[in-house]
Amino acid sequence: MGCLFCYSTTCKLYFLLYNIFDMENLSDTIVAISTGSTNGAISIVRLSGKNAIEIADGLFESAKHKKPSALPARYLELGKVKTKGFVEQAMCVVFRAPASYTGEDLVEIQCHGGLKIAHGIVEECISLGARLATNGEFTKRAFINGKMSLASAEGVMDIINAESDAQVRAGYNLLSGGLSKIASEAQDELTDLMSEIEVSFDYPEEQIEYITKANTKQRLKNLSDKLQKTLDTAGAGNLISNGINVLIVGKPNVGKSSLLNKLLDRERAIVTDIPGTTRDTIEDSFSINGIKVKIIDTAGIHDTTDMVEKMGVDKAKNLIDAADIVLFVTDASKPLTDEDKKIFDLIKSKQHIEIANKADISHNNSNKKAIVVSSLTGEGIEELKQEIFKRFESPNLVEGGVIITNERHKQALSVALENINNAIREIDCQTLDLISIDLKLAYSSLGEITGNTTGEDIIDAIFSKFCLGK
Ligand SMILES: Nc1nc2c(ncn2[C@@H]2O[C@H](COP(=O)(O)OP(=O)(O)OP(=O)(O)O)[C@@H](O)[C@H]2O)c(=O)[nH]1
Ligand SMILES: [Mg+2]
Repeated sequence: MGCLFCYSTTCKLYFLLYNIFDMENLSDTIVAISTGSTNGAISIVRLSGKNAIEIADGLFESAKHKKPSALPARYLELGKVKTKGFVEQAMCVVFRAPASYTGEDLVEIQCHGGLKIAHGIVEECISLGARLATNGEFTKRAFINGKMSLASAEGVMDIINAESDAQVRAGYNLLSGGLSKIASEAQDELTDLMSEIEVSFDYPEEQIEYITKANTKQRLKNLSDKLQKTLDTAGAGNLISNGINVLIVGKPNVGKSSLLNKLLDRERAIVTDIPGTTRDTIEDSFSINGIKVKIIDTAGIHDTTDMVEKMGVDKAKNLIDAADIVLFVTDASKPLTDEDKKIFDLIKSKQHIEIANKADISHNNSNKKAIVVSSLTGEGIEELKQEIFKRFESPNLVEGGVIITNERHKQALSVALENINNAIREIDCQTLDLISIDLKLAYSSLGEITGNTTGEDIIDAIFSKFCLGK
């Protein structure tokens, strides 16, 4: 019975075991440069661990001759940092455990942004007893010390690696605990249900009315609906993480590369009036309403005997399958030809937008369904961008809130949901003890998001993807 009742404590126990397992590493004081790896205006060296303040005492002194151990927490102090090689003006801020990013004593030294200076400070800290942090070790400690859930830690990484506004927004939501809250509330509800089932086993003779199958079923249905709603955001999340893959195709000289340049708002591709100018694919990205768009310009598709050009044309044809949407470009100033029609046949089964370019010359011949643009004047380009966005727009993209952007979270939610749905299906014909096995599995799967049931190898793999100093 204990194991069914102790879920909230299992979580704490897990942390305890994890701490014991990792005790040696956790007792180290770690140091790393937390800013970028090039020269800049300032660099920040971060120290965390039980000796962080003592080590900082060995190299920093404030303008009023105070060592970090005598400084108030969370105040930035101007002073000097002294290493074996140099003395430098620097700022220092002390965070005392547990009120720090890692939950440990933590010191940040802000120095001038030369890498030589920052490396010198790190080396000095190491000579005073610190060890160089591994990738993501500060955030890993924050997780182990209960400062954030695993999903929140992954949010930190998503924000750092974000390439679009939408990725920053989704990462911030993850960091702020939006998804962890849903997962841990679901775990709490499962814990309650399992506990009640357990009570009904232990005291059947008292006919405790704690639980009825109908009541359990309804509560599981509510839980299932909530998790399903969250899982449904994964489509929008995939778009945020991976962006929209757009492919530009058309016959030679219709203005594909000019369109690419206009969409990117810079001269990325060579444009000439010679058909066959683009021979290989050209890839770049831009964003529409904060969503990343990966775009590929291709060689004009036509029958050619030129070996190099033919390879480009074949490559263009192969890329059609992988695209989320194809921009089929024609020349609005000229009648459509058989070549245009043949290319259209290649892409018509894909999601596509027909574009009549060179509208500044004339567009009397253009297809009525096409969006009329001029890559020369910019006419119709904004309309085209919004049309691309519209094809992928979903309420989740617009409303914000919790969005599943991470495949691991999607998997964990799907498995939890599957087990809950199994329980709902089986509840009328199975005994409640069997149902609680499904609930236990669902609980465990949700723990992959909060981190309270995640295996050490997975945790290591997640944090190894972080950068040094984070
Ligand atoms: N007037 C006008 N000219 C355009 C427009 N778009 C492209 N052109 C011209 O058309 C010619 C061909 O443009 P590109 O962008 O190189 O055409 P492309 O489809 O990439 O051609 P290939 O790479 O050979 O397949 C160039 O002379 C461009 O300046 C447009 O909107 N209006
Ligand atoms: Mg081109």
